[in-house]
Amino acid sequence: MYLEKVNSPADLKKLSIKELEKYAQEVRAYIIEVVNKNGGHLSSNLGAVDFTIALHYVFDCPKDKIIFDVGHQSYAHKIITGRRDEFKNLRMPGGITGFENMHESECDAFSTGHSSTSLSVGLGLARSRDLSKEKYDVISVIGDGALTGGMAYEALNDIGASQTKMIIILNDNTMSISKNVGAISTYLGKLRLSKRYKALKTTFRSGMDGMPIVGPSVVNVFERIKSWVKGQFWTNKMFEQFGIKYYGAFDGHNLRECIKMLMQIKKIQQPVILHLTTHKGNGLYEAEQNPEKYHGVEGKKELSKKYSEIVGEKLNEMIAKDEKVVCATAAMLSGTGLSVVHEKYPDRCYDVGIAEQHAVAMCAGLSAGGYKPYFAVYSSFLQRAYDQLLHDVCLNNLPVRFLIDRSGAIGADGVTHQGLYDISYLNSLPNMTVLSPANGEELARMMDWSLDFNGPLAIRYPKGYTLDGKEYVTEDPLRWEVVHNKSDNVYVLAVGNRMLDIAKNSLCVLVNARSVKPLDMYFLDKINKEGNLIITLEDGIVSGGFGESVLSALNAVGKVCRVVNLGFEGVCDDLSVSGAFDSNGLTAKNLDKIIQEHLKV
Ligand SMILES: Cc1ncc(C[n+]2csc(CCOP(=O)(O)OP(=O)(O)O)c2C)c(N)n1
Repeated sequence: MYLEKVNSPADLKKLSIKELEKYAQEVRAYIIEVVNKNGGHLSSNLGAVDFTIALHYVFDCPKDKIIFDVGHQSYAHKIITGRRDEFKNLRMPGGITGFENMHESECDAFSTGHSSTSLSVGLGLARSRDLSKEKYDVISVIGDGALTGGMAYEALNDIGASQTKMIIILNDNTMSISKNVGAISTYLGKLRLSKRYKALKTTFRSGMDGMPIVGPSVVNVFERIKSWVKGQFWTNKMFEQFGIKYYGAFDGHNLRECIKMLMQIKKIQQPVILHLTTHKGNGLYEAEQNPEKYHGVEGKKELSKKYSEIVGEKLNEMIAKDEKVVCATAAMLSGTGLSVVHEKYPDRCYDVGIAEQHAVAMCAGLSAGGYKPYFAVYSSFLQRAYDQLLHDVCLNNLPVRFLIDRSGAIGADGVTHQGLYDISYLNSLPNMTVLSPANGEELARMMDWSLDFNGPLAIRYPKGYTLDGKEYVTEDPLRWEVVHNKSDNVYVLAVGNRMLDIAKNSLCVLVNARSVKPLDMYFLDKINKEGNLIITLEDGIVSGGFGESVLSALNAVGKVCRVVNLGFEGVCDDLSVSGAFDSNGLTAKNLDKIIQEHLKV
């Protein structure tokens, strides 16, 4: 087994091409084995194994810096760079993370998780290298999906103008999570298929096949490629217009070809893009046939319904009923539950690419045009659209509805995907209303209610299953509701099903605080009495969160009760939801301790 022999990139460099090809197969098999057990990004990683091996064959980590965009395709990189054995604990508590992470290894040049950052970060690293007169290579690996994100073009604009030496690997598998969308995707398709280009590539291949990997003759290939590529004026237009040398498209699964190309472009003293075509799921039949299903694989399945399923069903129902309802996703059709809507109403459900900022402003436009837009988005990805939320939606008080999935602690996807900040950033937005349903039933009711709501509205719910089948009776989502009454003077205001679950057996008046903003002041006024303890529970950061707004609202009217805010502090890198709750005191045990202490006083 070569897998056991390679403990570092240096070991990899000792292998022949044939051996590297066998090693690639073993790495793929190992990834399949671990992801089947632990969950994770399967198809993206299977497609990235070959060129990742080529990268480590040609470059020297950690001296050279490789930034994997999103970082979800960096499993082979982790295995090659000394984390083979730890890889067994991928995404497990205490184990290694599912994305590139600079706190995990010196070979991870940067921490990633959100899309389309690698070109900007790469340029920053390359500029710092030049300023400090150091010598190393910077390689940004970006997918065709990530290339739909606007930030990538801001970076290309800067990279082209500055002519800073850096290498961009475009990993083009024609897929984002679902089929990639948009004009850029069509353009890449043309690059791949250009007849003129194909002819050139065949000539190039036949020239390359007989050559040794290293040796003086290879150096000349570079000049030959240059003149060939110069000849093909159409295919390289866009990137070359940015001032960036373009080479492609080459087969990202042909190790020999990848290695040779990388050796050549390494010598170029200006920014360069190497366009590689790959197959998502490469080497695993099921994943090749259905790359979307195998993009993210879940460890175990549960039985009850997911919040995202309710969103999809409800939107279909609402679109059928109301001709003004439309919805959008930023490349997350399946994750947000919108696949079923897109299938049924393709012209009322927009997949805009990995472009959350654009999605929010586009929805503001739809709203200004008299439509009722719903943007279904993950909590952590909406973060980057803060200005569009404020400038385009909230300052104009436009009724755009945000269906915010994956709010709260996220578990195995880790630190970059935590949905812990939404209450805090939404709280700061004028005119914004924020709701958090206690179960799927309540989410469906809130969606119905939202149809005629006349301002910006966010409904936030966690990843996964709706669990609690309890009927909550209050019809008005802006009012809180008592769930159980087991105390005279201790009130627990819980946001969302997971927080309600923590307090379900505690000796308190348990309140479903479904309206996070505005607060139910009628309810709060009633319980603001001397001797009362109010504990707020939220699946988010305390700073700027629900608890703090309860506290400041009570201060404003003359607070006489005691208030304790429970929630998250600082950075949360726990890879399990329960671990995250434990380390932040969000447990029944801690809650009961606080209640007991209060009762003793
Ligand atoms: C800002 C942001 N939005 C959404 C996502 C979710 N996401 C993770 S991977 C991915 C698709 C990336 O496609 P591509 O770059 O082509 O990589 P592939 O998986 O196809 O190799 C998406 C949308 C994200 N990570 N960041």
